[in-house]
Amino acid sequence: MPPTDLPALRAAVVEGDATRARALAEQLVAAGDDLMAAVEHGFAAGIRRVGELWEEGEYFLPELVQGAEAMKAAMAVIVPALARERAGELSRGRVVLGTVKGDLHDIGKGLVGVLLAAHGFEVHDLGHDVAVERFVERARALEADVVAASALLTTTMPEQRRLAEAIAAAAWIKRPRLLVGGAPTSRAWADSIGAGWAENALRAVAAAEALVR
Ligand code: B1M
Repeated sequence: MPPTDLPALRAAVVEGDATRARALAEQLVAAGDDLMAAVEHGFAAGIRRVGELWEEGEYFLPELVQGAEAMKAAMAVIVPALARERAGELSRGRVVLGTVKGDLHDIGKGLVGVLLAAHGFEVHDLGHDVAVERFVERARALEADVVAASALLTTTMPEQRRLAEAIAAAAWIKRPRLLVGGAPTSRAWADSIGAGWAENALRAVAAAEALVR
């Protein structure tokens, strides 16, 4: 595969082919390719297309799930490789990351984690369906600089507000700043709960940098 064969990466996700997505990711890593570009312009472009096809009624839940599985198969190869590339670099801040309780969408959250780690943050990913209490407990134990919470459903956005309230109410040696994001969120929403906000994974890096400054 030529290093810039982004359409192949995109197609593997759109076609929901996890085996091919994983194999392509392994080739990228072996070739020392630009992994961030491959994620953003290849695999993530694929899952965004899956989302469009679902919204257009072309794809149904099985195709949606297969697309998500293909994306995750690629990320399972790429995330450890990125971590190896960055090993030994000084941390720019410690981030506790997760998707809020009741919400299973973790692809965008995963991308945020990958980009933060790629830019030198120490990322502790708690996964999806994370309760407010767990965010707070981990942030306290790790003395995190930033708590980063993703929500993809309008019904789970209120968990971000609960998290903001819990962070404000808890006693801290070092109080972490809250960063929120996810498709239904907005700057106005983040402002209303006193959190930082980023509309995409790349901007989440700049937002986290601003919060730790
Ligand atoms: Co669901 N889903 N889903 N889904 N799903 C959406 C979100 C939806 C918009 C589709 C639609 O109806 N058009 C809709 C939500 C409507 C709403 O509430 N506004 C929806 C629904 C309704 C549901 C179910 C209820 C469907 C059902 O069962 N009837 C169900 C809910 C399950 C649950 O969570 N409890 C459900 C289930 C699923 C799957 C499990 C099948 C699968 C998720 C698999 C997984 O993540 N492991 C899935 C998927 C794949 C989607 C779509 C198609 C794609 C989401 C995605 O991964 N996008 C989505 C439609 C869409 O987005 N167009 C949809 C790609 C990803 C890279 O983008 O996550 O937006 P995104 O992340 C971006 C930014 O938002 C931002 O940066 C990322 C990268 O640039 N960002 C942050 C995200 N988090 C951030 C955090 C930050 C900063 C930036 O700081 C902390």
